[in-house]
Amino acid sequence: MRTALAEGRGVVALETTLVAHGFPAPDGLEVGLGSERAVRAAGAVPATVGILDGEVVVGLLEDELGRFDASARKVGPRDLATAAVQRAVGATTVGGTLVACRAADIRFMATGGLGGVHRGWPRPPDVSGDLDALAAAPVLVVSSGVKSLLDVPATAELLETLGVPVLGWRTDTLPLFYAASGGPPVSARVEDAAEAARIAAAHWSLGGGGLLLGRPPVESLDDIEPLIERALAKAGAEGIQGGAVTPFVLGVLHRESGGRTLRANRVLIEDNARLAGEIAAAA
Ligand code: PSU
Ligand code: MN
Repeated sequence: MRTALAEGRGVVALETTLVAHGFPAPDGLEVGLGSERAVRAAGAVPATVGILDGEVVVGLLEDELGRFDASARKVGPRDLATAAVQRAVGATTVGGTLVACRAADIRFMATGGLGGVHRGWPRPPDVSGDLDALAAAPVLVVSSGVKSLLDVPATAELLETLGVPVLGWRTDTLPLFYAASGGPPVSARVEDAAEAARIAAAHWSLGGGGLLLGRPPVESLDDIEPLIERALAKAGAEGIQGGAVTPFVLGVLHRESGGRTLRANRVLIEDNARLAGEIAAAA
């Protein structure tokens, strides 16, 4: 990975929160390894990020990645240093991974869905640290929009406030994670990987930070919203809060959709990794 950066080959960072907490074992590990394969197939070099044995590791090996299970600590931007000093196994969120990207000078990243403004804000007053980290890091993040359980229009507004370009991959609206359409407008539509790479480079040359590129899922699940609302109500009734909400809600969705959301989630993450690889290779 270090050689790749030095040689100017494109590197794509990948997070570990979705490996540890986004899927039941052993699916998380398979998704993580599948994402790495997708980046390589596109001609770029994957670097999966996590905290292990007292260090922020950029470019986890396969047996190291296997240690990121449900017992791992969820590590956002505020938590990296603490997790390293306390020698925790720390699964980095998008925001946590972006902090490592800044330190390692990595310019591209892929994930499933960015964090953002939770529904019902300001009760709870929950806005993901992903947004601030994205505004600060000169990294282009490919995702299928933001997490489906969030307030997507409010998140898009906040990204505008933070000066983060929200690009649409061959689409005019921000994808809704499982669903391809129905989201708020993007700030611009892009048609190919080279154009995305050129926009990112131009943004950085103007002193800009992160960019979000929303890629719609190829197979759109258009009937999931009522299930999301039921899962959120269940989380509320059981007093689930903060960082525990996403794993809980995803678990309910995966079970109650008969595995459809799990398959869709897996496919879209690997597709996003491939696209980020193509853009990194074109940069
Ligand atoms: N989207 C998913 N599954 C996930 C996440 C996003 O479909 O597990 C994770 C990502 O790691 C993201 C994090 O950075 O949730 C945001 O969590 P929070 O809202 O606690 O900041
Ligand atoms: Mn949150």
